[in-house]
Amino acid sequence: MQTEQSRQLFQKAQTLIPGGVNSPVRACKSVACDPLFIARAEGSKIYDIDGNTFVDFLGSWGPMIMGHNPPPVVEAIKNALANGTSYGAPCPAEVELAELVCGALPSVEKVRFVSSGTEATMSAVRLARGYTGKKMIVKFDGCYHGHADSFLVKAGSGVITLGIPGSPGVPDDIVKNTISIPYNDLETLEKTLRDPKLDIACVIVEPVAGNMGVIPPKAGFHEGLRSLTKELGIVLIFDEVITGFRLAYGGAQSYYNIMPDLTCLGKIIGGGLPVGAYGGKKEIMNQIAPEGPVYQAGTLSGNPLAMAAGIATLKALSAPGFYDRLNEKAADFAKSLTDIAAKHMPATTLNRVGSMMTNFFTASPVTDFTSAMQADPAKYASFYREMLAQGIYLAPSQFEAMFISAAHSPEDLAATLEKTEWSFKKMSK
Ligand code: KE4
Repeated sequence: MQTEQSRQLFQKAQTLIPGGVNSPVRACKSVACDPLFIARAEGSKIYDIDGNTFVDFLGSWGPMIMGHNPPPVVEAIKNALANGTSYGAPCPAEVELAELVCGALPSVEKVRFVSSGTEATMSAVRLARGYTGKKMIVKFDGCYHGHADSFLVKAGSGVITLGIPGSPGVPDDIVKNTISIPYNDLETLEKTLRDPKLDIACVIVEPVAGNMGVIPPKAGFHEGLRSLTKELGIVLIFDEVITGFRLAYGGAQSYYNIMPDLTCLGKIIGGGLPVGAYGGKKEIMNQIAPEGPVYQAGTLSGNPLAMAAGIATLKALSAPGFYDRLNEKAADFAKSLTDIAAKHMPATTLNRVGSMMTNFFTASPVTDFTSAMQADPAKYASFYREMLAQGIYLAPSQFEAMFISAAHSPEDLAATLEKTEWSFKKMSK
């Protein structure tokens, strides 16, 4: 595979942009290869600037559940574009997307749009602190909620991938208000939440962890989270930036039938354009300015193009049977992948929920950050490179998710399984 154009552009990019990328995990450091520069994407495929074609399972880290450039979304953006790109004033599309989001998520009575998942989670935590008058937050080891200061404590995604212990630049007196405990560990959670010395405003959780690789909640974990936080007057925040409109039209909260107090969204709800959102009970959301005193703002919040893309996306996702078909396709793929691994790469563990999954290069079960760390990133890196060379584009990190989209054809998936088997055989020689 020839990648000379990407190589040259990456060299130039590194003289102008830190690491040559605008988000660290894209630098592909942990899989020991240079990033490819993408020229265009369509359906299940992406095409790099050297003319190579790939079946894409990264899906832009989650947004592309319908595949790239689905016609209804392209059409909606084109129509919106004819009316301008940004007004800095309310527009009908914001109300329409808000109605779709509130209609889809059982716990969301009011929603505020922002421009990224980080803005959504950062604002939700500020709101929880403002609403409760308390200052501490509880998160889970290996979960990633974006790059706001309070979250860069034992965080997942790029922080694990690059082995950054936390992040310089985050003052200790911020970090000391963030408590991070093991995912799926109800005993530690109860001990922490009941500690009278701790002044806890909220618990923020990925209802299915996606940033230390995919880790499902253990039976009872959500229920324990919900009953403890309800009893103790602690705000429960579901960070559904990945799971929102991924697992079901109503997100993880409808998939698992749990009602959080606040929900954070991103990725899919923008159809690939920059949209984040946070929402929940009116009683809490009405604390947000200008209705209430908790301040949050954004020049491009509710951007008309992004709203149009989100509306078209959610309307397509609401089609009857969309998630049944997608999740069934993903389940069949995962079953075949597990069968291949059993034969050729037995020291792997596949975790899957719906159409998001991770194949960990470890034989032991992966249920939290510690067990995820048993996986062999070097093995994953050589698998990544073998698959890339065969035209399969995976997440460039063992600690991320692989996404199946509606655009992945039976031929795409069969070819991917064949190439997986070939890679496993080659790696096992
Ligand atoms: P953004 O600010 O990147 O839009 O969203 C932050 C965020 C919040 N919550 C969850 C559960 C997330 O997964 C994310 C972002 N996800 C990572 C990859 N898993 C984004 C990729 C990147 O950082 O480039």
